[in-house]
Amino acid sequence: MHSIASLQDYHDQYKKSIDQPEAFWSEIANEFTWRKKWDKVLAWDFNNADVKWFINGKLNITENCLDRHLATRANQTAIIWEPNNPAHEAKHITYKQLFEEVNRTANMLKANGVKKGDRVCIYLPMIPELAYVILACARIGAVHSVVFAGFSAKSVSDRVNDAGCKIVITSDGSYRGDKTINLKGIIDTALESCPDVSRVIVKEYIGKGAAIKEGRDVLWDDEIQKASAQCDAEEMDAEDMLFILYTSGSTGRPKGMVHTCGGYMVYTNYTFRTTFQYQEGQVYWCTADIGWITGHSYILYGPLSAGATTVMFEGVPSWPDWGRFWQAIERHKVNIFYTAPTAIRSLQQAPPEFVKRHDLSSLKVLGSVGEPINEEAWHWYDENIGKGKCPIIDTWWQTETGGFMIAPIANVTKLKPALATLPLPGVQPAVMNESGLEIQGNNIEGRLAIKFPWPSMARTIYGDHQRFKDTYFSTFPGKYFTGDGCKRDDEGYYRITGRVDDIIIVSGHNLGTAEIESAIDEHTAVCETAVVGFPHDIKGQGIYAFVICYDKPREEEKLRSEIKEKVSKIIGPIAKPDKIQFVSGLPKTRSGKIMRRILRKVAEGDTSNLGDTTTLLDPNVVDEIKAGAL
Ligand code: 6R9
Repeated sequence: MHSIASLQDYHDQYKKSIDQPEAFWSEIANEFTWRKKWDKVLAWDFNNADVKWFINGKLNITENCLDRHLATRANQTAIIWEPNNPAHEAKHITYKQLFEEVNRTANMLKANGVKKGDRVCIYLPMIPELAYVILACARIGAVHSVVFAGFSAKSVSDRVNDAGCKIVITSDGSYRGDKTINLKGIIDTALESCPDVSRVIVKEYIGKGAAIKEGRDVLWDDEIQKASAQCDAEEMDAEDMLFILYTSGSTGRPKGMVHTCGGYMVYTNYTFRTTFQYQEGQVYWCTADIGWITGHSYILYGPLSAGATTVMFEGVPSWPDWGRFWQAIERHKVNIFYTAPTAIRSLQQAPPEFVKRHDLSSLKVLGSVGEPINEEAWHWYDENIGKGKCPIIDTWWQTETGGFMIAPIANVTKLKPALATLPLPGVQPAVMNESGLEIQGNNIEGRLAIKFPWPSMARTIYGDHQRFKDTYFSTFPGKYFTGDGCKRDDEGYYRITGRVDDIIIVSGHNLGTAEIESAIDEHTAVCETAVVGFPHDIKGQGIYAFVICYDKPREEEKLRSEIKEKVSKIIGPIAKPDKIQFVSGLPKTRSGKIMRRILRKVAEGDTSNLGDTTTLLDPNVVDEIKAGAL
């Protein structure tokens, strides 16, 4: 098996991946089960945003995640499911059991009319059925489109319609700490605007007696009983769609990123094994929700294709108390723990006893993802959780990249606090200046682009290749533009500095400012809105909204809570603004563009130097905004 054991190995393999990319990736791809090998490794044209890997290769990713492990690890635990309530028992699902459950679920989908190529919307909490149905889709060649179960009805219906889903898989509800959430109610509302959905499969999870719409809804527990535990895997082309996953865009509409079977499998497996240096028998826990790319790639596909034991956690870090993560690490003797800076920062604020009362000695490797990790959080994580002996693997990547791009390799790469360090083999970063030229050398800062394809990159935006091209391949022609800024230090190490576009990252979740603005504008009192991010101690970034109302609001607090409620309904609770400032005008240029630079400064509380405001249509609004800053 391809591995990297030393810094020299890393440099050798990195060099090979650049000099002979096709040879490099075909050696790794050869380690998998293919029905038929590829004719050609790679064809690409970044000017047209066209990329294909392992051309004419045939496979099924579930044969690689399940079938091929049965001979050697049938009775090994594939998934440890840790429930929301720690008083309840965890579930250990072996590879054989997972194989059978996935087969059965696949047959259930078929019996409900799902065919190869159909898009299936999945709106489920972090319960084992979520893993079963994702893999079941992959087994029969259906395209899963998982929608994070914290999204609102409106977000669900937009995504269902955009992907043309005819079937939705959901549950009656979910637990979140001491709360329950009525997921089926959200689906019922969502589907009022989805005329093409003709079937809903409902897992009764929190109780019995979910509201059932005759003719459309069926119960998972009834359907699964009719299904056999043997379902042949569909033969898929390497470039067939595996899934769609939505991510926020700079305009209001979310983008359905399309990932394909072959390259995604090879890359998520390789990066999982290499970066964390996963060893046979280790227990690995990624705390993300499977509704995000991190869960897709690094709870399910990467670890399962590698034959790992992966933890799936239903709960939240703060309930029943702030020791919840540490308790679960102790309970399952977790060796590799992968979480987000926002979680680390909130755990850091809890009394130290919550950490101290648990035995964390099983930990060998820590990981971080979702946003830049600040140095203070990095050190706290290192000292208190890793006890100074676990490397922190800060993984920079995106929904669009499918897998890790810039990250240290555990116990191989020298670490620097808060730096994502070096590109993984196959990844060719370029730092660009504002005039679109690549900046050479070290000790530089600019915008991060990638100049060569890697196997797990998204192939398109579902139904809108032009938007894919415009968003990612037009800023720097011939290169993939990430939307992030970065610095490259004197040793060639990368520090990601954050988004340079209109995306803000709140507790690790990407949100488009345009999306939040249009949600706020839905309130009948609101005339116009501008939203920017501001530094937030726990969430990384908070949401600051500047709102113009038709009439000067009489009860500001009441209106604020109505606006928050509106956003929560339209997008989801994660998008609620932290601060809402009512203003009479916005700083606009003569061409009508809002100068967000100024609003960002105000939101950051730094109004000493607002830069050039002479191009503004009405410079006076700036004084009013400054005076009313929250
Ligand atoms: C995997 C994931 C992607 C954006 C990305 C960047 C930010 C993610 C990061 C990081 C600095 C890291 N980001 N990981 N920034 N250091 N280790 O989070 O995907 O939800 O699509 O977000 O998140 O800004 O462009 P996604």
